[in-house]
Amino acid sequence: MQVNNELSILTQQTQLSKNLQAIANKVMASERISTDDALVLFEEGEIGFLGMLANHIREKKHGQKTYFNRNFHIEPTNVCVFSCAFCSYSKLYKHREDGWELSIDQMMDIVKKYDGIPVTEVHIVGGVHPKLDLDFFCDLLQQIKTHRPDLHRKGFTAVELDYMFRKAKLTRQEGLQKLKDAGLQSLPGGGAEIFAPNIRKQICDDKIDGDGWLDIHKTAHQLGMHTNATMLYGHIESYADRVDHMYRLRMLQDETQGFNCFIPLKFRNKDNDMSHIAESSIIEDMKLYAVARIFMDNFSHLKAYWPMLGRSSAQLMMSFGVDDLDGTIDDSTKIYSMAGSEEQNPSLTTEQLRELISSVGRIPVERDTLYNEVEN
Ligand code: V47
Ligand code: SF4
Repeated sequence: MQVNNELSILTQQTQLSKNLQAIANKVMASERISTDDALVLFEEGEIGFLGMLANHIREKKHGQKTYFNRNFHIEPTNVCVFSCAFCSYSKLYKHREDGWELSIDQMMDIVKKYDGIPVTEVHIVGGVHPKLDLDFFCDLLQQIKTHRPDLHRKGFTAVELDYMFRKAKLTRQEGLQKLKDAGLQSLPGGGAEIFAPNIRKQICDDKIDGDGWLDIHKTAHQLGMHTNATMLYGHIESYADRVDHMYRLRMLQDETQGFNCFIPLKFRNKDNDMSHIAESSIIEDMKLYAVARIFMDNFSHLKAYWPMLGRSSAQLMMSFGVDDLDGTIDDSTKIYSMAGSEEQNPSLTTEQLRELISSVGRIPVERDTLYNEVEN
């Protein structure tokens, strides 16, 4: 096998430590690596070595395929009762006149804009507005389902859901069942940030904790819904915090198999209360994606969310474990452009996205939310 040859050449050239050699052997034998191994990879792994292992796994799982989907976002509001230090997007409820708040009719107008256009998914996510409650969102979901039944409805982070359910005095199971009955089909991965309590306390103290986030996703999985998982990296967290976060996700995935994909989200530092923290380098980004691909063996897909990472970094990450670039999103996605992503107008046509993928030697494949291939 070519990668074995490459590995032995690399081993001779770089004199891998005993630890790194042992990890490489595990990966080549398709064995799971431990949390200690993941830490060693972060601390000692050269970028070429990490890339080769991650790419080996990625090609074993997906060959040259890189997935994308056709979706659009609805952001019902940027008014939020919480005050995450990294957030450049929300307007606190007391300054709500500076924010936006869409009515159901306005959101249905967005849905109708895509009539006749072959999108497969609507992604609904926003701030936590105290007046937009569970019944409001059930009404929205029902209207979307009635108008366009085939459009997959993915929506609401665990943070939004936790607030909605507590206000409605429902358990997580009851609340999720109600949304499911109204038409919700899967959950996005936002709100996970970093699970470690000491970091969470410093960056998003007032919202749902890590255990709560995991419990909402577990409950959704038990109700037959798929969900995504994220990790906000590159701020004040340590390598050990990253490994702890990924380990907790890997354990839940062992239990439920309910996660579709893992999406690392690179911290952006414009116009927020953490602007004094430098953004991670591209080398650190490559390392993070590669270690995630190597460690999270029970996640089928690793997604680089290109509006956040930028187009050329997303292309690079396809050699560091990534097999999915998310979608052709229109300019309604504001969370990253407001936080300083180089993608100030995050919109690509399907042809441009295909070209982005094929120009680095991969095969673009359109998927739906559940990774079924879409026939064109
Ligand atoms: O939870 C907020 C992140 C997330 C910043 O599931 C920031 O398909 C970087 O989760 N720098 C929400 N990140 C978005 C999200 C998402 C995005 C795309 C696809 C999916 C999916 C989910 O955005 C938040 C937070 O982690 N975020 N501010 C920032 N300054
Ligand atoms: Fe609100 Fe989400 Fe921003 Fe936190 S990240 S302040 S929960 S919109």
